[in-house]
Amino acid sequence: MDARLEAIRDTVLARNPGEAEFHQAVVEVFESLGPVHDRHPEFLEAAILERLCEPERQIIFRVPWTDDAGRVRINRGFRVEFNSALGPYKGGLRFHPSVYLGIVKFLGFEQIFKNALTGMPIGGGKGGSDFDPRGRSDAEVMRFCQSFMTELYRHIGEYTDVPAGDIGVGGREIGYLFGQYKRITNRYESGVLTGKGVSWGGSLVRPEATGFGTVIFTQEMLKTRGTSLEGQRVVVSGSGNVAINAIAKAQSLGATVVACSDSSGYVVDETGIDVALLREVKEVQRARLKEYAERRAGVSYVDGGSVWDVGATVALPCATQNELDGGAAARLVRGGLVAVGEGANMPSTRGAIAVFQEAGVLFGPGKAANAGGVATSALEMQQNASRDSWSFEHTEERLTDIMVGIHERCAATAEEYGEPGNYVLGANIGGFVKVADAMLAQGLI
Ligand code: NDP
Ligand code: 2IT
Repeated sequence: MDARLEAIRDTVLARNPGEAEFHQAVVEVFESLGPVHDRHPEFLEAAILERLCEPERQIIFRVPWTDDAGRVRINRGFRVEFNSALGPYKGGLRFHPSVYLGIVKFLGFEQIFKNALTGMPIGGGKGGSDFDPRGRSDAEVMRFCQSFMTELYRHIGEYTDVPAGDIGVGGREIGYLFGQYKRITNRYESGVLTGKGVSWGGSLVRPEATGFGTVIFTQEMLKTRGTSLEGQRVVVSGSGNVAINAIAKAQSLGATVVACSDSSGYVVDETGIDVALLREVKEVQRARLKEYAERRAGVSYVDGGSVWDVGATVALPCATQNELDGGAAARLVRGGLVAVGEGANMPSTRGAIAVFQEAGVLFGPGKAANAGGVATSALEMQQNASRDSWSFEHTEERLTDIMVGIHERCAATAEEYGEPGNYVLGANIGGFVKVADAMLAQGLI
């Protein structure tokens, strides 16, 4: 790493002790930014990096609620409003027991660059709670969401901060959150949240957008090598919103997705995952993935283990951070891997990324490859602002154009900085320069 950036990195790490995921995200970005600072000494003089690493605002709050037995429960809520140079803070809410400030900050930090890459007017933020929705009734989830919003409402707004979903937060939770926001404020402010139901201000394609976008980005990478998804053997991790829609899109483009997972294990379905059945098991019944194997002949279920042992030509990690390490990456490479598209945020460890890059595998980092979700959230905001709603076809076309544009921008930036094909460098520099220019223009903020 560039020596000038090393000193800034050390200060950032020391100022944010114990936040391993945030450190990892910062270091990965800093490793790309040396050449930009050679060309733009003004960014160093204006302390852009120091400012970027310090969130504009961090909110931590108590979330009290009662479970179905009438027992009082307490969780912790977070919203980190990281950077508003390009637009209102924008980013999802994650409900998962592993959530703490370091997770929210890593996600919010990544979101700044991702959102810049989309070309849409959105800043970066993220939030969530250590609430575990697993095994909770609808009524419990509703009471939790209502309590969470009872605090959060005062910090968000169409022009301020616009949350959406992430792990553990989907259409059901956004509905409860929106209902409570509306009740407290007496405002039908559609643009305050995205990922809403289509009949009450949501956008078609938003549920599919992250998974679809990841596959579109992956297809664009493959095209640079004169190939495509047609005939590829694909492994997807996770079986949530991003994974299911990545599977659907990959198979519609002629790939066979032979495996997917949840945090308990994985299924191997050599004839290709049955997306309708997977949706039924995961989205309708909210059951475990094991059920999928029980309901379909010829499918094996592996308890525990690593889905990356299955072997593939294309890997789409769509579950969570650091789910694919250097060892798994090396096994995938030995098995003939040609491309990785990250649907999740930071799913590959730094060791895994090094293995992929060393082996010449096409590697699309999350902040570029999974930007279709937030980009379509921005399209939802556009529809809300104009009190309009667009067709599926039109919205999907916009999403495709945005993903192709992000791929082009990353590829062109990597080329400009002398590392053609390095999408990590392209995404980090491409996103950074846009935000840095805006911060410079707006004075010392
Ligand atoms: P969901 O809650 O819909 O699904 C998450 C999936 O990942 C589940 O299959 C879950 O399994 C698995 N998973 C979660 N945590 C772990 C863990 N610690 N270990 C192993 N598996 C785990 O979330 P999404 O699909 O929305 O999100 C998946 C990823 O995509 C996240 O990294 C998220 O940040 C990212 N992302 C999401 C976007 C969106 O629009 N939703 C946009 C861009 C990125 P289990 O049920 O067993 O927990
Ligand atoms: O990580 C992400 O980009 C998301 N969870 C989606 C954020 C959004 O505002 O749609």
